[in-house]
Amino acid sequence: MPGSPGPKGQKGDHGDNRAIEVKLANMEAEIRILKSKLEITNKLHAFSMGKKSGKKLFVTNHEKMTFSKVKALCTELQGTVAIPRNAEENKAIQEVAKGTAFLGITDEVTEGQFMYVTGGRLTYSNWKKNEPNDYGSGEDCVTILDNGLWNDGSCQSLHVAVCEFPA
Ligand code: MAN
Ligand code: CA
Ligand code: CA
Repeated sequence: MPGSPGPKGQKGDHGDNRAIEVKLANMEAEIRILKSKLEITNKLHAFSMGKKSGKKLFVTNHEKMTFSKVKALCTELQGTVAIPRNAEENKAIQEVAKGTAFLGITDEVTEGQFMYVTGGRLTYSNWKKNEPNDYGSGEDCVTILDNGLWNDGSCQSLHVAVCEFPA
């Protein structure tokens, strides 16, 4: 049988800790450099995307897809489906899309009650004459046409994906 454990040894010197502290200081310096480089890279990216100070950024890859695919894509990019809150934003989306695009607005919860995908009732709209009409078997998604006017259409139709990113 082994005997009882011996007494606790003396406290070790600080050699190992010092080596770790030097490594930590070097890593912190490297992180500071990387952060400042990332800041410059992010500014260049925003500039190249046409980002204006205080304005939302609307971005498309010009791909046409169903509404649920647009939502998934924009979410993956940490954005949301484009929503025009005023005439200026409506024009910006119209110009980015260059074709019929889905907006982040549906009446899929309650027919006739259009809501933002981010929550809340509509506060701005730009419906084409006689729209929304919930045509045929039902139209619960909202599209912006190439002339900037809105139509309710099928969520299963393929339209340009436009995402928005905060101002
Ligand atoms: C026409 C109109 C619209 C409708 C589409 C469906 O353009 O009736 O309201 O959404 O057809 O294709
Ligand atoms: Ca509808
Ligand atoms: Ca319609």
